[in-house]
Amino acid sequence: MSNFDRPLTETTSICPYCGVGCGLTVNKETHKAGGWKAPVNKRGEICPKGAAAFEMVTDEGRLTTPLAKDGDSFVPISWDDAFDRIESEFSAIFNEHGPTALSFFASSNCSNEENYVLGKLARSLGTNNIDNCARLCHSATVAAMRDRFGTGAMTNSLEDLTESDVYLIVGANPAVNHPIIFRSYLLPAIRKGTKVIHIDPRETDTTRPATHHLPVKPGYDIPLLTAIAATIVQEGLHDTSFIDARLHNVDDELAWLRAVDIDEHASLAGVDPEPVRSAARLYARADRAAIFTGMGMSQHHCGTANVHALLNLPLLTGHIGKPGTGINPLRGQNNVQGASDMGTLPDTLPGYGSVASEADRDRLEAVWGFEPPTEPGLTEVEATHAFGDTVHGAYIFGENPAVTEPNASVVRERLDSIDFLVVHDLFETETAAYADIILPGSAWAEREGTVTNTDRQVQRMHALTEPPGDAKPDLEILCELAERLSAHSFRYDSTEEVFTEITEAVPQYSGMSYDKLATGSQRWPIAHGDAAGTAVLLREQFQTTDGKASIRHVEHVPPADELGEGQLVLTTGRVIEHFNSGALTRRSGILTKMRASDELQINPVDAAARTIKDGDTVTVSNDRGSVTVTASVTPAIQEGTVFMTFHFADPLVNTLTGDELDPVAKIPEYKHSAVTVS
Ligand SMILES: Nc1nc2c(c(=O)[nH]1)N[C@H]1C(S)=C(S)[C@@H](COP(=O)(O)OP(=O)(O)OC[C@H]3O[C@@H](n4cnc5c(=O)[nH]c(N)nc54)[C@H](O)[C@@H]3O)O[C@H]1N2
Ligand SMILES: Nc1nc2c(c(=O)[nH]1)N[C@H]1C(S)=C(S)[C@@H](COP(=O)(O)OP(=O)(O)OC[C@H]3O[C@@H](n4cnc5c(=O)[nH]c(N)nc54)[C@H](O)[C@@H]3O)O[C@H]1N2
Ligand code: SF4
Ligand SMILES: [Mo]
Repeated sequence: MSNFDRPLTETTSICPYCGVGCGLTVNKETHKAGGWKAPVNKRGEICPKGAAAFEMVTDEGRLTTPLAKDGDSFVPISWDDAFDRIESEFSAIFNEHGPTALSFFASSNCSNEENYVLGKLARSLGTNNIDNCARLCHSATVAAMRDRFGTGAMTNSLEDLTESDVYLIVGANPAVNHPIIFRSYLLPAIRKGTKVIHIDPRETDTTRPATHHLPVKPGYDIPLLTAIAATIVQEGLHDTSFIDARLHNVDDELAWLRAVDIDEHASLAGVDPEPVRSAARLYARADRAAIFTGMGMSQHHCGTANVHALLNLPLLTGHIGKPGTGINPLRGQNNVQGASDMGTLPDTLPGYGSVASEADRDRLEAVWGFEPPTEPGLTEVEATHAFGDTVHGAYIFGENPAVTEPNASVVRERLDSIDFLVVHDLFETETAAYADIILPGSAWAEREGTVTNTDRQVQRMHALTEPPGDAKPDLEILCELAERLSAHSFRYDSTEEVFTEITEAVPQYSGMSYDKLATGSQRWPIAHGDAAGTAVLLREQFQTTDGKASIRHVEHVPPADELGEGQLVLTTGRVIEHFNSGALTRRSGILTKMRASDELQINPVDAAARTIKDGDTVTVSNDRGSVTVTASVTPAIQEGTVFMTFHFADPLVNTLTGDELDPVAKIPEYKHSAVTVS
C-alpha cells in the first residue's frame, strides 16, 4: 500500500518507458496509471508497463536527498555541498587533464530539454565526450541510413503504416517491445490482410500472425538478406523505373546479385531456401511494403553492415517514400529519438550537424554564443573502458551501465577505478553503487518538457506531482550544474525557454510551438503551413548531396566469438514485463508478479544433449563470466541458440557478452556470444 502524500493533479503526460510514446494519466484516488485519448494511443490503450508506471514514482526506495560516498556507504548531504563537491572535483580534473578527461552520459529516458542542456554543457566545457544509449541500440541503423538516405529516422508514420500490404519485420519483436504499435496499428492491418514476414532466430508473439518465419542463425542476417536481394534480381522483380530515376548506376551491384548462389547463402544463414524465395517474392511484388527493424540487426559487431544489406531491399524494389512503404527502425526508450535529435552524441551536434563541419559548428555558435569543439568524443563503451585511464570524471544521467553495457566485469572494474563519478538517477542503482556523489532526480510524472517518440512525434510531458523529499526536477539540476561549471550562461527561466532555443538549434524542430504541443503532437520535420508535420520522408528524393541513393555490395562478416566444442550461441533481448536494466520494473509489484526472474530459453534437442530438464538450474559460462539461471526448454528457440533477457542484475547476462564494437557505429555485440551451458 502506498503512503503517497504529495499533491497529485490528474493532468496528462507521456509514458516513461518505450518509444511508442503513449499518453498516461494517474487516477487521483487509486494512484493507478491509465491512458487518455492521446496522439499515439488514440483510444487510451496501454500495456502492462504503462499500467505500472506510477509505481516508480511512489516507490519507497526513491532517492530523496543527494548522497556522498563515505567509506563503503553513502551519507546524505545538502544540494550546496553536492554541487560544491562536483564543481571542485570536475574543475580539478579539467585543470589537470583538460576537458576530454570528463565524460557525460545523457539519458534517452529523459526530456529533450534536459538532453539539450547537458549536451550544451559538455560542449561549452570543450569536450564532445557525450553520448546516450542510442549507441547501444539503433546507432548502427542510424549510421547506415544516414549514409545511404541522409536520414536515420523512421521514414513513415504509424498511421500510414496501417496501409501496407506486407510487413517485413527483421530482428524486432514489436508484440513485446512496442506493444501498442503492434496491437493498435499492425494487428488491425494484419486482420484486414497485411502479410507478415518475420526474420528472427526465435518464434515470438510477433511470429504468430506471420505467413513466413525465417529463423536466421544469430549473426547471419547478411547472407539471408543477400539471398532475398538476389532472388528479387534473379527473378526480375526489381523496379527498374525507380532504380533509373532515384539510384546511382547499379550495373555492378546487379551483376553481383545475379551471381549470388541463393541456396548457399540461405543455408549459411541456417534457413531453407524455398521460404526465402517465397518471402522475397511476397515483399517485392507488394504494392506497399514496409520494413521494421530492431536490435536483432543492429546489435552486432557488424550491425552497420547488417543494416546496409537490409537497405538494399527497399532500394531494389522502390519500396520507400510512399504511405505504407518505407523503412522503420522501432526506437527504444520514450525519448531515444529526441536525445539524438538534441545531439547528445560524440560526433553529432543538435539537428545532426557534424562536429567536424565548420558550417555546422558556426550554426550552433550563432545560437549558443560559443563554438562547439571539433574533435569527436568517446562513444559510451569507449568511454567506460577509458574510465580511470584517460577519463577521470564522469556524469551519468539516467543510465545504468553496470547492468546494461557488455562485458560487465570489465565495466565494473572501470567504474571502480574512475577518480570521480556522479550518478544522477531516481534510485540507488547498480551503477550508483560506484558513485562518489548521487543526485536525486525527478521521475516522469514530476517533470515538464518534451519527448520525441519513434515516429518523430514531439509531445509534452506535464508534472502531475512534485519530486519526493529534496529531490529536484532533472532540468533544474542540470541547469544549476551548468551554471556552476560553465563560463557561458545557462540561465533559463522555464522549460519552454529551453524548448524555444531548441527550435532555433535543431532545424527539424523549427516551426514547432510549445503551446500547440499542450496535449497534441507535432511530427518533425514541420513543413511551412503544415503544423502536424511530415508523415512520409524521402518521397521525391533522398537527403543525400545529389538526392540519389546506391545499392551496396555487402559481404558476410563472421561473428566476433568463435564457437568452441559443444558451445551454443547466446542471444539476448527483452520480455514485455521488464524494461532494460530493470532498475524501474524490478521494483514494480504489478510487473514482478507477472515475471519475477530470468530464465534461459533452450531448444529441447540441446537440453536433452546436456540432460537438462525444464525448470533445472543451469550454469551459462564463457571466458568472460558465468551466471546461474533456470532453464526453460522450448522449441520456440532454434537448435544451437539460447536466449536470456538483460533485465536482471542477478543473473547478470552482460558478464557473458563481448565488447567488440562495430567499426562504424561502435555498437557492441549483444546478440551473439559463445557460451557453455551445463
Ligand atoms: N518490454 C520492453 N519493451 C522495450 C524495452 C524493454 O526492455 N522491455 N526496451 C526498449 C528499447 S531500449 C529498445 S532498443 C527496444 C528494442 O526492441 P527490439 O528491437 O524488438 O529488441 P530485442 O528484444 O532486443 O530484439 C529483437 C529480436 O531480435 C532477435 N534476434 C536476436 N539475434 C538476432 C539476429 O542475429 N538476427 C535477427 N534477425 N534477429 C535476432 C531476438 O530473438 C529478438 O526477438 O525495445 C524497447 N521496448
Ligand atoms: N545483453 C543486452 N544488453 C543490452 C541490450 C540488449 O538487447 N542485450 N540492449 C541495450 C539497449 S538497446 C539499451 S537502450 C541499453 C539501456 O541501457 P540503460 O539506459 O543503462 O538502461 P535503463 O534501465 O533504461 O537505465 C535507465 C536509468 O535511468 C534511470 N531513470 C529513469 N527515468 C529517469 C528520470 O526521469 N530521471 C533520472 N534522473 N533517471 C531516470 C533509471 O532508474 C535507470 O537507472 O541497454 C543495452 N544493453
Ligand atoms: S507501449 Fe510503450 S509507451 Fe505504450 S504504455 Fe506500453 S511501455 Fe508505455
Ligand atoms: Mo534501446
